[in-house]
Amino acid sequence: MDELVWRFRLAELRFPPTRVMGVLNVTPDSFSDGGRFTDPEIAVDHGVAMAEAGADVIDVGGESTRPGAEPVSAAEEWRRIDPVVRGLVRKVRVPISVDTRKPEVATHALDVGASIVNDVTGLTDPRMRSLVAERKCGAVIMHMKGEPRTMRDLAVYDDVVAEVRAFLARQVENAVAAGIERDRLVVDPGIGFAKRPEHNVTILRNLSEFGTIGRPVLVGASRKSFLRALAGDAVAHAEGSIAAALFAVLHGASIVRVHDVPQTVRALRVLEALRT
Ligand code: HH2
Repeated sequence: MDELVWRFRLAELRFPPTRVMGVLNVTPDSFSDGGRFTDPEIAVDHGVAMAEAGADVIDVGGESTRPGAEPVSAAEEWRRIDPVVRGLVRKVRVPISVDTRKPEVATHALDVGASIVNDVTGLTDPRMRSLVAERKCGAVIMHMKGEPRTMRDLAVYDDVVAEVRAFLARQVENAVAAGIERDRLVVDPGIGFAKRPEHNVTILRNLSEFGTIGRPVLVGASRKSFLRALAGDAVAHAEGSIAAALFAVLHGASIVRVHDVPQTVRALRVLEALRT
């Protein structure tokens, strides 16, 4: 437990083995909640509500990374999330993570009180590694290939589990070599990032392989389109996301990144009670 990067009090945890990361996309174009939280006041209120509902960390992002998304400048990304990170740091006691691949944006967010960098490019930018080393913050190393605009074409693997695992293990070592303490790192196979539906399913079924890297595994399957394909539905919904979160936890995820925090927290509470 004490090796985990999150600095929260054990007494406040609802179900110690699993952490819930609540998603707060402050973007006009995010996958499932684009445009809902572009007003900073509404965004902060939603972050507070997620913390009250049991989120252990709030993940604030200002750039959509859905397949085909257009990149935004660092200035625009920071303009979107600045009032939200500042507001949340004042109003919630759980840590704030910043979902960004830009060192400039991460720097600003850490300056105003965020304590975790959630980098969908897996700390491949040496400036991001230096920043995390210097600030002694937590970091999520996620697997992706290429960038959101082009990643669909790169969803080609001989052995998706082995290739993603090798990338994550390598990036953990690169991070440690850059001076980041190992116990500040979490790994994430990057569900939906340069992955076809069958790759996502294979990864989830073989999640325990990622645990052998020796770091907690984070899974973000919430509201992703492969769930629609599995359920035969036209829209992403909470039920499919909760099923995926529970499946991930049963297969070794320590942290789940979710949009539907109250529902997921309640479902996990029952799962944890059944497990113990
Ligand atoms: N998924 C998304 C964004 N950030 N970070 C981690 N560590 N893991 C993920 O799976 C992950 C992530 C994409 O999902 P979402 O935030 O719903 O959409 P968008 O990128 O369009 O804002």
